[in-house]
Amino acid sequence: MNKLLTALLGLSSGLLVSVLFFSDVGRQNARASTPDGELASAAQKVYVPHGKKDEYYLFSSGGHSGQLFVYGVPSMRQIRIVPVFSQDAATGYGFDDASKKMMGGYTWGDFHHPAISETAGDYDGQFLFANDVANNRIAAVDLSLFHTTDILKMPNMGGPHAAVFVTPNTEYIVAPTRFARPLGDEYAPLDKYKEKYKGVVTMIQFDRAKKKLNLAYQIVLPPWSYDLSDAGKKMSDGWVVMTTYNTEFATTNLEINASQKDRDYIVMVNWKKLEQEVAAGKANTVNGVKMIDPRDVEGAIYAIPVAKSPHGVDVTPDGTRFVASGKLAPLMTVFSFQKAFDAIAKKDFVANEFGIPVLKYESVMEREVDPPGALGPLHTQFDDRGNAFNTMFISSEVVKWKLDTGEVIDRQPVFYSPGHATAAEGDTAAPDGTYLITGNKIAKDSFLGVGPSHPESLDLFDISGDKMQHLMSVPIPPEPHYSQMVKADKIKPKLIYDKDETRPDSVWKADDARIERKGSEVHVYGVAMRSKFIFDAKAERKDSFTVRQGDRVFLHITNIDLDQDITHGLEVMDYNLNFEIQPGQTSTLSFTADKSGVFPIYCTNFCSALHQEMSGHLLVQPK
Ligand code: K7E
Ligand code: CUA
Repeated sequence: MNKLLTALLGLSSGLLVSVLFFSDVGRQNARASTPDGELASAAQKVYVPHGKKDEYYLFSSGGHSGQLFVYGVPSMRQIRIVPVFSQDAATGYGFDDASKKMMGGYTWGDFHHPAISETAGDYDGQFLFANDVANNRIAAVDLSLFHTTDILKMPNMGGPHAAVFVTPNTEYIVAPTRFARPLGDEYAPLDKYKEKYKGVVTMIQFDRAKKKLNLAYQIVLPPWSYDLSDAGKKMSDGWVVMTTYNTEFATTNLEINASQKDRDYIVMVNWKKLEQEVAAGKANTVNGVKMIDPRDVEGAIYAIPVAKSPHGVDVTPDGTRFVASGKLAPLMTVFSFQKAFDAIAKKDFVANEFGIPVLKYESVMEREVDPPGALGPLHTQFDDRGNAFNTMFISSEVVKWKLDTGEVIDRQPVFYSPGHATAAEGDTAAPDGTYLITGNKIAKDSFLGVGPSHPESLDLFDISGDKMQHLMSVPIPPEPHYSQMVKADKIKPKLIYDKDETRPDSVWKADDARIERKGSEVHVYGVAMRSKFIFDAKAERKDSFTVRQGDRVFLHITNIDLDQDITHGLEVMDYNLNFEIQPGQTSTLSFTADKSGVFPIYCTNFCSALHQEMSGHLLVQPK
C-alpha cells in the first residue's frame, strides 16, 4: 500500500517514510502530554461498571479471519466472535453438517463490509449481511441468535469488494465485483481483457421468514474495478453509486498502470428501473443467473468523472449528496444527486465510455474539500448535525468537516493509519452523533509487543462536542475494515433456541433418545443435559454406543437444558471432531467411523460442577 501511494504521490519511499515517521513522533509526544484531567474524563467515559451494559453494539468485519467481531461501545469490550466464513473449532462451525454445507467446501473467507438489515433507511437490528471478497460469497447472520443462517455463492463475480450495502428497506443486498472476469467461468487470455472480461453487480434478495438469500439478477458492466458502493435513500432511493479504479484496463503492474489517468468514474445505476426490466423479461441468463446490460435500458446507468482511484463513496443521511474519498488525490468530492438528475435531464454529457453516458464533472460536483496536509482520504461517516468525518490513511487522522460548506472543524490524530471509520448509526438516515470508531491498520508502539506483526486496532472518539475527543485504543485481530455501530436496544438476542422451530432431528425428552440403524448409516438421536449425554434411553449404558468400523455415524444432539447460557460441547476423541450445542439447539455432525477401538466422548464446554463427568464412549467394532 505504501509503495503504491509513494509511487502515485510522486514521493520517494524515503521521503514518505520520513513523513510518516515524523508525524508519528509528533503523535506520541502529543499523547504523552495529554493533561491528566482529559485522561480522567476519557477514562470515565469508557468505564462501564459490572451490572451496566454498553450503549451500542459494534459489529466489526474480521477481514481475512472470515469472522464477525462483536464489541460493546463505549467500553470496547469484545463480547463475541461469530463465525461466518471460516471454520471455528470452539463452536464446531464449519464442522457440523449444516454449517459445513453452507460453507460450500471453503474453509475461510475475506469479510470486509457488514450491513445490518434496514427498514426505512434505519438499522432494524434483525440480520447482518457480510461479503467474502475471496470466494464470491454473501452471508446472512441472524442477530437474534448471533448465528450465520445462510451463505450464497455468486457466479460470474470477481471478488465482491464493493459489497455489501443494503437498499433502504433491504429490498436488495448490493454486491459489485472488484476484478473483472470472463462471464460464465470461461477462459479468456488477459490480452482479450477489454472485450471478454466484465464487471458485474449482483443484486440479492433476502427472505426474512426463511432466513434465505436469493440471487435476484446481475448487472453487467465494463471491465473496471469497482471499489466501494452505497445505496441512495429518500430523494435518491432507487440509485446505487459505485467508485471505480483501473478504468485504464491495466492487466499487470496495477500500482502504476491503473493510475495513469487523472480521473476514474463514479458509476450511478438505477436499480428500480433495472428491476422492472428484469421483471418484464428483458434479461439474458448467464451461468443460471438473470443478467441485464444497463446500457440497453434508457436512463439506467451514468458515469461521473472523479479524482483518480477513489476509494469510499458514502451517501449523506438525507440522501441528497454522496461523498467520494480521493485515496490518491488528497481531497473529498461532494456530489449532488439533484445536480446529477438535472444534468441527466439536460443530457449534459461530455463523453460516452463503453456505451455509458459520462456526465460533466462540474455539473454534478458540489464542492471539493481539501484540508491542507490531509493525505489519503478513504471513507466518510456522518453525524446528526450536518458534519462529515473522513479517515486519512497516510496522514493518520480523522478530519471533521461541514457538509454544507466544506469548512474543516477539527482534526484528530489516529494511532495509526485508519481505513474505515464507523459513526454511531452513521450510515443510516438518522445518525446519532455520539461515537466514532476508526479501524486502524497499524498499531506500532500502541500495545505490548507480540513479535514482528502487531495487532490491528480500533480508536474510539467521543464526537458529541465540536471537537472530537480520543477516548481509547484497543487491539483487534485482523482485519478491521468496515463495522457498524447500532443502538443496543435494537438487537433482541434470544436466550434459548425456539423449541417450535421445525427441526425433525430434535429430541426433547431424555426418554426419547434413540439409535436408528439404516444399513451402514447409524443415526444417534441424543440429548445433552447437565451433566450427561443420553444417546440411547433403552440401553444399559445410555451414554455410550457401538457402531461397526466403516459405518457412517450421524450425531443429532439436542441440548435440552432450556436455560440461559447452558451450552454443551461434544468431542469424539482421536476423530478430530467437536461441536457446540446451545440451549434448545439441535446440531447434527456426521463422520465415518473408519478407526476401530474405544473413543471417549466428553463435553467440551464447562457447563456445571459435574462437567468433567459429562462423558461417554464411542465403541467401534473392527470389521
Ligand atoms: Cu478496508 Cu472497505 Cu475493503 Cu477501505 S476497504 S479500508
Ligand atoms: Cu456439558 Cu460440560
